[in-house]
Amino acid sequence: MPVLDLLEINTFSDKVEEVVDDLNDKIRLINDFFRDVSENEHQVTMGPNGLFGSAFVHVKASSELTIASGVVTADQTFHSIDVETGSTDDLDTINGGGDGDIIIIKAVHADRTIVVKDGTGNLQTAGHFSMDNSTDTMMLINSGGSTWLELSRSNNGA
Ligand SMILES: [Ca+2]
Ligand SMILES: [Ca+2]
Repeated sequence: MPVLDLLEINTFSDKVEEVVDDLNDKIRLINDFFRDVSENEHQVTMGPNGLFGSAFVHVKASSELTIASGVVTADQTFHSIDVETGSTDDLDTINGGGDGDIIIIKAVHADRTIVVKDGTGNLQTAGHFSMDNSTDTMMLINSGGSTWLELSRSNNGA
């Protein structure tokens, strides 16, 4: 019966340790992945055909924000905006969101005009924009966490 000498045992033991270390590294990578995707900022919504098999780029349905002293707070990409009082109101500032977030806003109602103000608060746009119809839209991107820059506007309805 062969007998392993001490050198062979040490070599075998080193090899086992190497394999276990390698395995632990892989487990750590898997754990990091699942930790990352469980955090809000990494979450994605999968369509019936999966993210990449989905037929459309899709954002959550719009939710309504009412202006208060020129300010609204966005908490998702797509929002409809309503006046505080009267038939027209200025939108000076959009709070919420962070660097790189994109929002699309529209007026709630065709009879109430939302005037997006350029440079009054934290909106930097290509001039003021009166969204006087619920079909008018504006898309902005957050730059640096506190400023929203216009990407595009569409005056779709009178
Ligand atoms: Ca401007
Ligand atoms: Ca319009």
